[in-house]
Amino acid sequence: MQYGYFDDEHCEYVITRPDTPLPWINYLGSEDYFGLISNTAGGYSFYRDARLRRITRYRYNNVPLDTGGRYLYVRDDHSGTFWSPTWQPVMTDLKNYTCRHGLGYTTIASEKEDIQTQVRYFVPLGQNLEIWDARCTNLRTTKAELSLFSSIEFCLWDAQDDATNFQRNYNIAEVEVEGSTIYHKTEYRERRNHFAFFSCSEPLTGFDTLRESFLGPYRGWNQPQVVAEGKSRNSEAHAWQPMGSHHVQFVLEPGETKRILFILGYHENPVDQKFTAPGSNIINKKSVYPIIQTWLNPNNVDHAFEKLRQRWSELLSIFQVDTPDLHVNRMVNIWNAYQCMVTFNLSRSASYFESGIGRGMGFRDSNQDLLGFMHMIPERGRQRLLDLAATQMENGGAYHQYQPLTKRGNNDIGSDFNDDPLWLVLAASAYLRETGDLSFLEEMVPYDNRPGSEKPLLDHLRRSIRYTLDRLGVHGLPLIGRADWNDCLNLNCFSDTPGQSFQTTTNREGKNAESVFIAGQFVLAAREMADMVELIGLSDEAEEYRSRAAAMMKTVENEGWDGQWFLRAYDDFGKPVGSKDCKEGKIFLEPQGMCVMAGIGLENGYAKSALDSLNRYCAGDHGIALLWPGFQQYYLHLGEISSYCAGYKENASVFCHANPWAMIAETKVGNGDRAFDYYLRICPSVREAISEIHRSEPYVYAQTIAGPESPDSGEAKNSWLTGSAAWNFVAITQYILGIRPELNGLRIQPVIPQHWEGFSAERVFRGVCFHIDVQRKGNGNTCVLFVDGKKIQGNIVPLPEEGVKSISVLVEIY
Ligand code: BGC
Ligand code: IFM
Repeated sequence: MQYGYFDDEHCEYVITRPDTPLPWINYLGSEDYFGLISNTAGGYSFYRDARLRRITRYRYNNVPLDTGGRYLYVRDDHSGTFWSPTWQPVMTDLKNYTCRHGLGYTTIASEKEDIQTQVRYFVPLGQNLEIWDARCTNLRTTKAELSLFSSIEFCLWDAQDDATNFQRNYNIAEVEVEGSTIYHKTEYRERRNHFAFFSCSEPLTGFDTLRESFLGPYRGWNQPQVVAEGKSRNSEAHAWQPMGSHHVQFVLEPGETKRILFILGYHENPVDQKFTAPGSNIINKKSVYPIIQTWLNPNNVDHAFEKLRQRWSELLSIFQVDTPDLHVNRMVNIWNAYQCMVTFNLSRSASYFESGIGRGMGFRDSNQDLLGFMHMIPERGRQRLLDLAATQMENGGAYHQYQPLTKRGNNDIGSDFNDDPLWLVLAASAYLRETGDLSFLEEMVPYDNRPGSEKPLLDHLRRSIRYTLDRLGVHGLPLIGRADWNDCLNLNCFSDTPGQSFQTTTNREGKNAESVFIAGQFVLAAREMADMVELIGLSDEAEEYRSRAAAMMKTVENEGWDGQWFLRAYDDFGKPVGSKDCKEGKIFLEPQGMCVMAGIGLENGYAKSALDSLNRYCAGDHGIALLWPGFQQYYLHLGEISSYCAGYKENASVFCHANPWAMIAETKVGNGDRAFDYYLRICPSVREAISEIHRSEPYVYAQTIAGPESPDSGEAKNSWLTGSAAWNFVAITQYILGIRPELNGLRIQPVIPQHWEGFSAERVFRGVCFHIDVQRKGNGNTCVLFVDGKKIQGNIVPLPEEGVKSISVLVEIY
């Protein structure tokens, strides 16, 4: 069952009924100002940091689901009826409801009582504000007397404090109203230099800034007293809960349309030019007048919207494919790339499942997000890498997260996730492969942001590799630390006292557990490191990394093999985890994927055997479960993983982030059919047809899909901010379609399903457009490449000479 459809031509997903199983959201903004918006206009906005600069308030886990957003109320002033054109919060029946989620904008339209309303929300490029572009049309044969009310709740900036510290924050709110603009200036007097403004293109009949006045005591957003009565109170908030509402009245002749613009913005006065003396609450409104004037002009709004569309079409044109599969085309060309931008921007901070206060930018997460983003705006990728590297410690370890506003490592979460440093190597390698920019390795970057500690980026990468080598366990495998990629496999958290939580440390040392996953990741990273240093002439060093990789490979084959698959780990007592001898959790996906991806076991048959076992025990209709069988009880020596119900999250759900590793691994053993089959099983666009089961948005990946052991198997959870975006993009584009940037050119080595006769693609790589035409000639995976008609050796197309902007590559598969 579907709740809408893809409009690929316009790069939109069109939702045709408002009561989707879960709110289906989109993101506005992709630089500094961001908003989340659901298909019924729920959501909130923030500037850079969803915790510290929250502009509007949103209540998570609320009832009714998803109330709190960017709401408009239309009121027929003649009859007194009112409704929400975006359905929420009034929730009256609407005719012709549609929500078009596009790239960086959302348009919601509906009809009620022959009044048609459409509102488009977007953030113009380069601006710290959002626009609500509303139009009302009178479809009646008689004239209509209407009111339009806007409404938002201001958040008191620090979202954590806003949601908890009421004894304080009921006493701090300050607003100011001038003309059609409502200013939110809470905390300005503390010499913070920021404020928000909410303005409207029309003269106001009235306004409200105090929530209680607008709603009326004990009423909800579904029936605000002001809207019911058609009369604003012109309330001015002094403390309590500040909000913003404009009231505009107008008359529409039959067939007439009225366009009304609202803008909600964030403003900062440069610190050295503070308008007022410290302690004053007089904001520099003058500095925003020109901004308000510009964006309340419909021509500028139209132009900005066009520019946004254009920008996205440019970004997407860097990589376009035309394959026999509609879903691949749609995901690669539009939605998967778009999701990669969103995960790049926000890491795991703010979604409908990440509250924006719990987490900042993840070190491991952001590095992986870069893998799917790098081709779009490599300069931003470069800057992100430098920010990440600056949170690395001198011993090579890394803070697990940092706050985007301060870019400082977050002490609460600590630093001993032993996979973290290796992701930096893999992401840096992705940047170098995309750009060839060797100067990057010389860029001076501090450790832990400490002035004076700057060292070339290459030094950071070296320490990342060292970090693993300095931490090997009794089997010669890397120590896992607090956890590796699987945050919830906490093998060093043993407690002797039954009932103690996994966080409780122990009277054992709790540091012996080893990870086969990190071993595989090390092999991958060490090889990429070798290639990078080789390129700058450090052959001996390259040799050293290669031999370390080879040695680790041997260790995995000797110590990390369970007979039919790779072990997951050794626990703190030296007992295998993810082994046939375990009662539960006998086989895990991560080491099968990662080890084969790194090339381990390709020669001795282990790789194939591991992947066949994975297929046999973990692959189901809805994707590959992270492990099998799920843990039915809590195990102190395994930690958080067993705190989840079986079939959910790290305890045996289909973890969409890790599934692509199996896809890539299958391409390594030449099994294009299985790789592609795995791709389709979790592909959101494919799953659109079962939206009543999948329940999350059909245009983006979710972190997990409930696994076979869950009664709700097939239900997706935690959509949007997940490494699934980048890794699925990498799996399909770089391994199945096989178009992968290398340091010395563009590799084209597809491993496609048997039934495909070929495909074509356009890839802009280092300023050159590669027109790629792939044709299947036989049943294998051997590729013969012709560049501009001439046959070349191998699978890597070198860059053409300076000045050549476009080349054609024909690939024949035999
Ligand atoms: C979640 C993990 C997540 C971790 C972050 C856990 O509760 O299950 O998926 O990575 O929190 O700290
Ligand atoms: O690897 C982690 C990631 O950092 C956050 N989400 C869950 C993954 C698996 O635990």
